[in-house]
Amino acid sequence: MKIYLDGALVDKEKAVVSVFDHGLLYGDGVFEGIRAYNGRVFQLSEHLDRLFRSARAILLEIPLTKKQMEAAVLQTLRANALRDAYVRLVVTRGLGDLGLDPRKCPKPTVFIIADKIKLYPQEFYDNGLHVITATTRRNIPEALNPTIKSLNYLNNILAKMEAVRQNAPEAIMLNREGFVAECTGDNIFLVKQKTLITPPTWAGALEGVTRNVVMDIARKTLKLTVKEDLFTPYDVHVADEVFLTGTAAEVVPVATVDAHSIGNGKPGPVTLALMRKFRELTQHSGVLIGKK
Ligand code: PXG
Repeated sequence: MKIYLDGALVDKEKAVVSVFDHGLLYGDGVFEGIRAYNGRVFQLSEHLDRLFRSARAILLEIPLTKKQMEAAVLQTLRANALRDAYVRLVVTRGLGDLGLDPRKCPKPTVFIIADKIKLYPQEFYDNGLHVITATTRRNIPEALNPTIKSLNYLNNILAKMEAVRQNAPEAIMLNREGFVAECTGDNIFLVKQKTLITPPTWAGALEGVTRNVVMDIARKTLKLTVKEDLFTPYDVHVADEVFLTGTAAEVVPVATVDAHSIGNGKPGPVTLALMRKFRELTQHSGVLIGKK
């Protein structure tokens, strides 16, 4: 396996980062999780836009242009002869000393891992997930804005551990005010009388690439009304349908939340239609990886 590290493709064993890297010491950095389907990188431009937005928010200057970053992603996929893959792109503050001061880090570290994708069990898509509501609240935007896809994932990991403890693959996270924000690595949608509702990003949600694609399909292809609005755990429990979106999960139905069955406890018609349309789009859109 070849890893892109600071401009070169190196063997997996040689792809190492210093213990003085502030990405490790302080979680000072940003990242993206991207997928390739059928020889094409899905929503590459949108992922890179979010990466550069996140970097700008933490005053991190990425040492590549968007075009160069796009080329690096494609080069890494070609070097590993992957057509269906998961791509992890990371930019850290780089090597510094033991102090917090980012000015001591002259050069950001950039690496790209392209690996085979581990798919969720088919059972999740056939029967829907069980999710729990975590007691851990989402970071408040005034402290660390959840729209920044930073290397600081402890908040999400704490909620994820609550899920694991209760045998659930995902946890719903509420914001400080008690409104639903998102899940630990996925966005959340409700279906209520043919209307899709998802929390606005300012309520504590990442602007998910999958979230945006699904909102687009719902409006343009399925002619549904889509709203960004606040809702509570009660609204989740009584929704007609609930589903999650994310690069790894795609569109995945939710069958039960805490003690409640959603609808009749089976994936609903709107969720199933969105799953189908989303899958179709992944197969024939995206940036061509090209031959080695
Ligand atoms: N919210 C959060 C907090 C995320 O980390 C999403 C929503 C969905 O966004 P996209 O752009 O993927 O539709 C994410 C991204 C994993 C894993 O291994 C998942 C994410 C990030 C890192 C790891 O499951 N999801």
